[in-house]
Amino acid sequence: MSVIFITGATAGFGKAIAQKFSEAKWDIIINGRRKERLAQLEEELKAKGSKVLSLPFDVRNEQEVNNAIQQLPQEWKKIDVLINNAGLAAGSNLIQDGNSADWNTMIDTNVKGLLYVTQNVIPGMIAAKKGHIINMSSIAGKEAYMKGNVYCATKHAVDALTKSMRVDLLEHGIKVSSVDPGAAETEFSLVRLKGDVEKAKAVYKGFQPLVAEDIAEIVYFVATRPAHVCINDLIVTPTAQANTSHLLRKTE
Ligand code: NDP
Ligand code: 8X3
Repeated sequence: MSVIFITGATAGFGKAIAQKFSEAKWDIIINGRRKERLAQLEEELKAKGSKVLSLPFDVRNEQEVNNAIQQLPQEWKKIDVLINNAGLAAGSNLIQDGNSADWNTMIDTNVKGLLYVTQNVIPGMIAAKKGHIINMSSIAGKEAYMKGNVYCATKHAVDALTKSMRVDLLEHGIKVSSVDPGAAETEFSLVRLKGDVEKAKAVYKGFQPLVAEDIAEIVYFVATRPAHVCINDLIVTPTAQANTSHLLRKTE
């Protein structure tokens, strides 16, 4: 059976991706910092018949990442698909009003965390002469929008890393893909807006946003193409969203 490793599986896209692959009976490694949520998800997926391993760590902590992945039990060491999904936006400010703690959080999680995890997973894929790395980027990795500055920069970095990894790993038969969603209602805005429920709800007011299950379907499709097919990049928005700055909201 194939093994998928999903970072950031305690909520949103990562959780829905785990649920989707569980339906197809993949063996699943789930990561996130919130251990109780990982335990709940592990129980849910196991009840559906999947083999599941919870791997709680903070992707920003290089030592924790190294320890967790290098000490994987033998039967979990052969990872077929890595979903680099853990990520976040912190704050929504003009660049002149931004704060460096938020900048560090985003850069450390979205860019450095992705690198630490990937570096640990690549050797097994090289040995197996196959594998698939799917990076969760964003339309913020394709465009820049007002108050998006550092978040957009981190997702542009993910975009560049995806392209670069695909070149570096070409000779090893490893696929590298990027999925770039637009507005999706998960815990993303709640995290970005630091727990302000009303403001987070307002982000999705007046249009039908994507939901986590939409992204899980797409990731499943990307990961299950025949061996000779690699989807490089896939941009998906709600129908009401043309790009980061054109979103059609219905007013009541
Ligand atoms: P959620 O906030 O719902 O989920 C984020 C997940 O990332 C959680 O499981 C969280 O787990 C995990 N995570 C965050 N920081 C860390 C960390 N330091 N170490 C390990 N895990 C971490 O957001 P989404 O599901 O929406 O976001 C998932 C990805 O998709 C992100 O990379 C985001 O940038 C991207 N994205 C989101 C879009 C959206 O509109 N929702 C659109 C485009 C891209 P825990 O807190 O337990 O650690
Ligand atoms: C999240 C989508 O448009 O808020 O990556 O940047 S957006």
